[in-house]
Amino acid sequence: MSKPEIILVEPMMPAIEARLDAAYTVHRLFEPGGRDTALAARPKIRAVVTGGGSGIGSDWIEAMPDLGIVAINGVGTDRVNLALARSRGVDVTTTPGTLTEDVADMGMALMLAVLRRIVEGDGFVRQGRWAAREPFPLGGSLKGRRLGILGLGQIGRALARRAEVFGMSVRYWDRAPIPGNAWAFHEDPHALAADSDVLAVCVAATPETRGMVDAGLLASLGRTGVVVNISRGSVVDEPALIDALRSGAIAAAGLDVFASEPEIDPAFLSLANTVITPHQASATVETRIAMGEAVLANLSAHFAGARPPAVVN
Ligand code: 8YV
Repeated sequence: MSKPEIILVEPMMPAIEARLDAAYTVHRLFEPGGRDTALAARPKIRAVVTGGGSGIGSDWIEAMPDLGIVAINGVGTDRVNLALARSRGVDVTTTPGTLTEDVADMGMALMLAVLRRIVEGDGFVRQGRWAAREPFPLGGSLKGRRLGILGLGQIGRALARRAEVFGMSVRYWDRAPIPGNAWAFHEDPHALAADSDVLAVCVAATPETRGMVDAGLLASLGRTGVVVNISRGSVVDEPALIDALRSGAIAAAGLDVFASEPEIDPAFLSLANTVITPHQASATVETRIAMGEAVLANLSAHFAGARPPAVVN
């Protein structure tokens, strides 16, 4: 029997891709000429494997009559039209629980990088400025700072637990109070920002949260405030954030995600008070193996005629 044909939107770990190749005929969208081959193969495609930040366009879903599953290598579903997929009988799956801790670690890493001036310090030594006895500016302690978490899901909670170990005091906003914790809840995101020194964006990207971190919220955070984003660029009004970082309306930012990544707004590149990273929060060997295993498990359940373990639509 011939192998099912699938589209792979972005690269995965070689060991995971080898297992995809063993079970399926894989059309790689990211290879030279791959888009044309995949376009031509659409009538036969039965699965799409994609990243959370990449997803798959609705026009593609509509042009694949035999599509049965979109397996996201990640937890974000904002780049896939879940309702459209459902209406066509297409399961959309994610990799829940695989990346929570690493993404929360990245939140801490960005907070430390910004407040303790890690990236700046690295440049300072390399440029010979330390040896030249130039003074290096003081950073800020995490201990005693107030961390406001926008969106207390799994990742938000993992970040809160870490922050407490560092001596930060945690408060949060979500659509409703999340039971099972003692952290202060704010019903209004502006009140959260006003009551925070660091605002960590952990909320899922949905139509409701789009542009939620806007000029007003940044003004509430204030001149000494720091924004950390480990969710999605679309949750932030980026022009407003750039303005706030330029004007000093907030102090600094640590950003792993951007609205139009990987081609980010060039204004970010020249902001000295901003640490920027290439959507790398889940990018560790261990987590990418776990994510890949979860994708393979979702696919094999689907092709065995069973319900995949992590259907989200
Ligand atoms: C990954 C993500 O970088 O889980 C998500 O939604 O955005 C990230 O973990 C991505 O899925 C891999 O492309």
